[in-house]
Amino acid sequence: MIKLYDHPLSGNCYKVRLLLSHLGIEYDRVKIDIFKGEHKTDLFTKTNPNQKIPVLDDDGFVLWESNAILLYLANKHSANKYLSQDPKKYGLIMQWLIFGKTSVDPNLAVARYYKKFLGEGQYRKEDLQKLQAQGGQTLSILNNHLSNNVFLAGDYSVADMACFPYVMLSYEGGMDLSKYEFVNNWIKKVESEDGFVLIEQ
Ligand SMILES: N[C@@H](CCC(=O)N[C@@H](CS)C(=O)NCC(=O)O)C(=O)O
Repeated sequence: MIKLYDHPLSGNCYKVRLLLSHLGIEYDRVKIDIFKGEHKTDLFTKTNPNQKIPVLDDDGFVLWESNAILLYLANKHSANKYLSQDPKKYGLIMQWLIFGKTSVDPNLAVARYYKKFLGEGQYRKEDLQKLQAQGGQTLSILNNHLSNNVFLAGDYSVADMACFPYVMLSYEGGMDLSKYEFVNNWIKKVESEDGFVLIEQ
């Protein structure tokens, strides 16, 4: 049985739950309360020395880093559905997975973290404004791409699942998503995929 070390409000954990749901795989959830520091315990550090969630435990095979988990699960369970063995399609999927980690998360996820979890007075206003400006550029890049493409890398794939959480939640970081028509269309398309689940709020 798969075990997922998880927190309901984490976008990185949500993307793994999203894929597991699409794949129809049952799993056990182990809540790690990062707001109480449960990811910093000695016990959890043995599971992930980087002290972050999500962590997947597939019958003793332990894997951390959310995008690695997506690739592993898609490869194992549906190599041709949410992933592709075609070198070009695989390259494009990787491109958007990396874009997610280098552009979506550092801007949109961090802006959400500031506004939703830290609250005013706990961050510098100009830092948030910088993240929002860069987040706007990230959303524009996605919007332009999605004006000609239904999904990020051909068919619906782990690339979409990887970017979806923090794009969809970016309004919590103060982004005005209504300015990005094609991003909105894409959000609706993702939400209409079989097995789609919402993040818990
Ligand atoms: N690159 C990691 C990032 C994971 C991450 O930042 N997880 C957050 C929750 S969304 C976390 O564990 N934060 C606790 C901390 O950094 O102290 C991944 O994609 O799995």
